[in-house]
Amino acid sequence: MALNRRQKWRAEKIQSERIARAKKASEKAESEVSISGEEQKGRVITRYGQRQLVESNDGELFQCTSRRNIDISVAGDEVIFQPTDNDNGIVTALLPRKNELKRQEKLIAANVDQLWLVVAAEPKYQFDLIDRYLVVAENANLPVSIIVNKIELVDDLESLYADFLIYQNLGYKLHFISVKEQLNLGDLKQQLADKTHIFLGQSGVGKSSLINELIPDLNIRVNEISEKSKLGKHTTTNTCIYKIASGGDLIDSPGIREFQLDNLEAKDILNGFREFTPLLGNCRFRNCQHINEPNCAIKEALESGGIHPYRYNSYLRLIESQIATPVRNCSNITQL
Ligand SMILES: Nc1nc2c(ncn2[C@@H]2O[C@H](COP(=O)(O)OP(=O)(O)O)[C@@H](O)[C@H]2O)c(=O)[nH]1
Ligand SMILES: [Mg+2]
Ligand SMILES: [Zn+2]
Repeated sequence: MALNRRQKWRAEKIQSERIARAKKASEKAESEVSISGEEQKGRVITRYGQRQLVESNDGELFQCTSRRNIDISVAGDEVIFQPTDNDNGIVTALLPRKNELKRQEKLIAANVDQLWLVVAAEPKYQFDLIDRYLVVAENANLPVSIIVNKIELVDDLESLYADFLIYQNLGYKLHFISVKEQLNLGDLKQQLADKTHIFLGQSGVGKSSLINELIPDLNIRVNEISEKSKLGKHTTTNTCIYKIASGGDLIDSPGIREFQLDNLEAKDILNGFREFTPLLGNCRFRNCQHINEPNCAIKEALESGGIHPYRYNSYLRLIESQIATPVRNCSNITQL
């Protein structure tokens, strides 16, 4: 239902009053146990149809509907809600988001702090695939770091590190780990604490193994969510937020993990190569595609060593696949 400006203004006003009221109430109740029935702050664990599962500050789960005029929430959203009985409640306000992760204009998660691209020694990392994921992350305007898993399979670690120097030199943080041999996991856990994360990466690199390592009671949690939401086995395909045992939160679903590049325009692709962006606008032609044009700032940087040939090749592949398929295949879009 589309709201006119005045209705929208009223809805926003009512929401901000509720936020203020709940803030007051939660300040008052800081050290007390929150009283059932009062408006309080919570976090959306997962959403399904018109319903959402909201976790209170005390860790209780409430199945909530939303009051009219409240925008649809997603996993990671902060809300004000009012418990109606033991297990149920009504969301009365959606708090402002720090950021939104979208795919195909569809909102997937909110308030994510950090993306992690997981790659592995086996199946061996491929630079063009890494770059595809980095383009997604850069376009989401979220910090992204790279985890290289299964390092115990590598004989020559120095050459592994050397391979990833390209990314280190671009300012991406790298974590070399082995879930199997428990190598360098402590440092990673520290980096995850107190923030909300998403893991991305192709299948087989060890994301599930890493998630099980970080969230040993994942199955219990999945069952709890499935019971409270009555979602049953669909819980495992829904985007949910989970607590990491050593601190921090993870927003996860099979769709999110294999979240790939689709439907990006040429400008999004360019925007995804962080070393290209300062050069854009320096080419002779304003509509330069940085392929064969004369006096191209990107190609000059490639020749002088400012841009790595692997990265330029990735760019070419991406841009050429966009040109080759101007009509997009939408059949695999609805999975998230
Ligand atoms: N050698 C080795 N194998 C691993 C490691 N981490 C995960 N694996 C294995 O890699 C395979 C794929 O792992 P999985 O977690 O399912 O990957 P996902 O598809 O990214 O979720 C499984 O057989 C895991 O046991 C590791 O650190 N070293
Ligand atoms: Mg998996
Ligand atoms: Zn150019």
